[in-house]
This record gives sequence, C-alpha cells and structure tokens, in this order.
Amino acid sequence: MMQLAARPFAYSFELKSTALVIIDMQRDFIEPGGFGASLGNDVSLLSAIVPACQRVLAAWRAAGGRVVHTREAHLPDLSDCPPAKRDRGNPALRIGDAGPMGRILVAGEPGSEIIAQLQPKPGETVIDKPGKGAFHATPLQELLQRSGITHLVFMGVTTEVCVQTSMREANDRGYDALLLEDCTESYFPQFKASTLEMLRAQGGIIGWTATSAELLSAMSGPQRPQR
Ligand code: TIU
Repeated sequence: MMQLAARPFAYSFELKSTALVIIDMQRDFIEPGGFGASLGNDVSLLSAIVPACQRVLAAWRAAGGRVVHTREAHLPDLSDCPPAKRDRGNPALRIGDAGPMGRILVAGEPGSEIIAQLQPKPGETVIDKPGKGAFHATPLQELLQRSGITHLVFMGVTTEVCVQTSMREANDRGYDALLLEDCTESYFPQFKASTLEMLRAQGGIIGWTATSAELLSAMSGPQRPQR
C-alpha cells in the first residue's frame, strides 16, 4: 500500500489495482492548428505540463503500473459525433474539416496522435473516445473491471472539460480517483483552479488532488507491508 499527501486528505493505493489515466494529450489540443485552436483558444498554455507528465509516466512505467491513454477522436464518417457537438462553438474549422494536422478530431489523422513526448508503449491501453468522458461509449469500464482496477490517477487536458468529466464518471462508477495538479491544464487558468477546488471540496466529493512531486515521493519511499 502506498500513501501520499493529497488534498483533502491522504490518498492510499496499491499499484496493482491502480491505473494511470492520461486524458487526451494529443496534438489536436496541444499544438497550433488543431481542435483546441479552432475553438479560439491559446494552446500554448497546455504544453507547460508535459515535463511533469513525462516524469510521472516514466516512474509509473518503471514501477510496472498499468497505463491508459485516451484520445478524443471521432470515426472518419462522424457517425459518433452528434450535431450538437459538431455545431457547437462556432469554430473556424469544425470537427471533420481538413486542417493543418489533417481532419479535426478524427481518429487516424495526425492531429489525433498523442504528442511525441508521451507516446504510448506497446502493451499500454489506448482508448479513442467520442465524448468528453473516458467511460462514455468506450470499453474502459469493462477493461478496468477485468484487470481488478479500483483506483485511478489522472493527468491530461483540459482540466474542466475532459479530465473533470472523466473523474466524475469514475466517481459514479466507484473508483477512488486522484488528479495530479501540475499534470493537468486548461485554456482558462481560472477554470483549472476552480475545478481542482470543486473536485476535492466537501470531503473529496469527486476525488483527491496532489502534485506530481507528492506522488513520486510516495512511489519512491519505503513501501508499507501489504495487509
Ligand atoms: N475544449 C476543451 O477545453 N476541451 C475539449 O474539447 N476536450 C478535452 O478536454 N479533451
């Protein structure tokens, strides 16, 4: 059992029953010319978290922990993209339109690829999701249950959209979920701050938050004997 300093209180987990879930660290959100930019956002804010994400991913892999990567990506025929999503936001380029990194938010296009610094390794799970939440219309729940996963440590973008939605879905499905504060980012710094607050308010109503340093320190410290 590992225990880390977290907010609103300590978070305990066992590596074998915990998955590191990396939400949508893909070019469409982090690089210019993708979906994030098409919505009018300054995407340069997001890349600041990449080094911390890399440190956590490296430590998690070295410890032998399970890793799940998600990508927000639609089928090429957009049959999984409801008009309510495609028409939203009055963007310069809509989902499915051809942009500088291929068709916006479409699976298999360059923009849907996970950024080079966080490329999945063979054996790691990669889930394409059509919605904000990682559980909606994906095999994630079945996969985690089959693997005996009860705890989820989240990183990724954006904090108040796909990360928060996924954490709320996880909470409703009974997972103990923790979000790494310096491994998540929003196009709106105030939304990130508010999201961290609301997730852990009311005694951790949705889950916990901690820094990557707090997680890495718990992972490198002496392990407690398992009960
Ligand atoms: N627009 C925005 O902030 N986010 C998304 O559309 N998707 C994710 O957060 N991945």
